[in-house]
Amino acid sequence: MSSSTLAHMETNDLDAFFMPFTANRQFKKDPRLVVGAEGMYFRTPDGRQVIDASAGLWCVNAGHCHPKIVEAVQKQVAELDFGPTFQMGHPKAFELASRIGALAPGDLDTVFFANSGSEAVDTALKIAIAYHRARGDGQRYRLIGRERGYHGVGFGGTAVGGIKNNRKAWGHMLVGVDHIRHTHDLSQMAFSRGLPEWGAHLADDLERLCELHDPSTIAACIVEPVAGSTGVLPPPKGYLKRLREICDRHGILLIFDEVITGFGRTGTAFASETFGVVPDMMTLAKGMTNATVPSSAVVMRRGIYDAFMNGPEWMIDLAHGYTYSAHPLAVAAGLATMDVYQEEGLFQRAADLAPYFEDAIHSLKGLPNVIDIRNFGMMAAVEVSPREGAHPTARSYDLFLDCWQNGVYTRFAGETLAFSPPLIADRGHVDRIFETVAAALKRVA
Ligand code: PXG
Repeated sequence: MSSSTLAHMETNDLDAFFMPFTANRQFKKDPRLVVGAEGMYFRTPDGRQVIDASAGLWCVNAGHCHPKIVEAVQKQVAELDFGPTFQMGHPKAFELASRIGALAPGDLDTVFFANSGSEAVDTALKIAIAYHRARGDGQRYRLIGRERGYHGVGFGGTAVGGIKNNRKAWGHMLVGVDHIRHTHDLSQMAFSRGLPEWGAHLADDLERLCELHDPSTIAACIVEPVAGSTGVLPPPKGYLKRLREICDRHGILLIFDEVITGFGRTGTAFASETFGVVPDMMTLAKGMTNATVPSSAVVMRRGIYDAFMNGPEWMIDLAHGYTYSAHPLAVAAGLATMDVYQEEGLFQRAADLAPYFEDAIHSLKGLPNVIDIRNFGMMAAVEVSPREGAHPTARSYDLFLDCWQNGVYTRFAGETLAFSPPLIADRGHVDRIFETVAAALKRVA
């Protein structure tokens, strides 16, 4: 390395890292860095403890640096650092698939591994189209998403996603994609606790698209059971059941993107279990390995897998996969994470804490600029009115910053602050989080 390169690095040039989903210049003027984490807390370079009110990015469900998961990964890296899963395998990959399959509802017991939520989503969409094709139903190529949905950043996920800024440059690049309307309507559901009473009929928007496009051209419909990134939008009561019925009527596969809702966030293993609605496929990531090692999965009904097993035995069944599908470190982290969830009863713990969490966040009603509060399980959001004449995230960014400076890390998106603490949180953490948010709301104009 040349001395000039070294000198360059020693200045720790922040411009070298083009940061994801970040206002780079704004961040680099006054960086927010973390150098350590344990349980409910991040540690900053100056030794400050910051409570993690967002489980990282909705992913560290069992808390940071869980000793059991850390140990499993450390052991694994010294035993089998990498092992291919193309025409090869390693036993723990099958074990994790079985564990996840056993946890999943209904006959969703077959697992395809990827590395990120985005990859899981694109995999699920590809499997949906290939499944119909394998059954001689190749005219089903359309994919239906929902406005305000977030399904990651692959071309597929971007296209079925419904966040306009994310779609702007690339949303049009997949053919045959359409969207049902979102369910968020403050005139009908502001300050709902849990599921809004109003809005089950909005599922009928899928019928409208069936009529428009001919349902026999539609391969799949993908939704988050509770939309996360777009500011926590719990589904209206009965809405998901109605979507399921419409999909059944027309032979459309229903995909639940449980990248956020999976692994305890709604108080059971999966939102599909909480809502009693079984999809045909689920996408999982984040909490699957407690984010210790990147990993994700598509869990599908056995019948979907079976449809691919009709060719000659020597033939590759699905021309799809990633070098790191079921990476040994990810699998070790996943198995340890499943143990931790079980041993510590974290899904039940989330269910038990949810009512307290709900009361705590709804106590912010009436504070300046608060126009909505919504929650389900251990996810919740506060929406503030946009600041007049300013850019749309001006107020939520200032609130986020105020919280960070006062020891609480949370996420902001659009005009909302979103909360999804690790499921190990206790009442004291919840109090601390919302006291800090209340103070910020009073301070930030
Ligand atoms: N589906 C859903 C429902 C997600 O929430 C993805 C897919 C994509 O996962 P990857 O692993 O490719 O990022 C996500 C990701 C936020 C936030 O604060 C949310 C996500 C990622 C980063 C930030 O809202 N969700």
